Amino acid sequence: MGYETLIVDIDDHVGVITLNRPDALNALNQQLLKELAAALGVMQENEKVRCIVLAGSEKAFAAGADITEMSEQSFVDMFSSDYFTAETEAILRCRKPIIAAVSGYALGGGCELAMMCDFIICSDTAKFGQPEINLGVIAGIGGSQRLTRFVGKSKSMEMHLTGRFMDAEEAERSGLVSRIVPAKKLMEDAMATAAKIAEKSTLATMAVKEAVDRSYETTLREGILFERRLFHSLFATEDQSEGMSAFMEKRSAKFRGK
Ligand code: CO8
Repeated sequence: MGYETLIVDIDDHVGVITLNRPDALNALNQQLLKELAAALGVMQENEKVRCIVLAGSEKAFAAGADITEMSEQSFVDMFSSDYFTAETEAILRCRKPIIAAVSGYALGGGCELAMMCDFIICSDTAKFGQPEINLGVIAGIGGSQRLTRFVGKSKSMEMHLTGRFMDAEEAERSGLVSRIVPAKKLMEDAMATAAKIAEKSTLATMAVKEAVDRSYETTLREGILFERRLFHSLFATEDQSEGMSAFMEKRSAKFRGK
């Protein structure tokens, strides 16, 4: 499939999707989100791909939903099309790990998109924010919920109410990102991290994703039970047998996703 708003590539076992609307700082419009959902669907089906990196440009991961496109919408348009819903749900359906590599602005829908990924590695130039308040609206694809879970109520509330940006240091300190790397090394680092994940059992990486995500959806007791059942079920896989044998034989495991 040809993409107009993305650059899509596969490097060994890592799928790389780069948002590519440079004239609008990668603002998310319907076309981009549809293409992103489609690209992730293709990567989900491609057995070669074991981990995915989602990136923007050096200046902007994404500066929000496309204000020009949204400015023409009425309530009826938004409500009847259920604007962005099918696309964001398709993004969340991807079972392979997705790393957001964030450089520059990740604002509004851009911050929300980064938070939909499984974790965020950012450059020292990254700036996160939910500035929708300045447009007379609020976050609409999960920001008020996810940012609050990641950084806590006080900081999330302040960011949504004032629209201020958070720099990379603050984002790391408050748990929004896993790591900060120098801007020039961002892609190299994200790719190396993805390659490391791609060496693991895909069955185990999918199970990790399900288990950690479940911690946001349920009680501690139910989440621990869910984790235990997933743990037990991995003993039905060849990868478990290979992983443990390789440890005892002092060699590297060769996982086959079986
Ligand atoms: N939408 C459309 N175009 C944009 C956007 C955007 N979000 N952000 C930047 N652009 C465009 C600018 O209009 C400009 O275009 P042009 O050159 O044609 O004038 C180009 O990108 C470059 O931008 P700037 O000249 O403004 O660049 P600066 O370096 O001066 O400033 C900023 C960078 C600070 C990032 C600035 O562009 C900015 O404030 N952008 C808007 C940020 C924002 O408000 N984001 C939130 C948008 S609302 C949202 O995301 C809602 C999400 C929920 C959707 C839910 C649907 C159900």
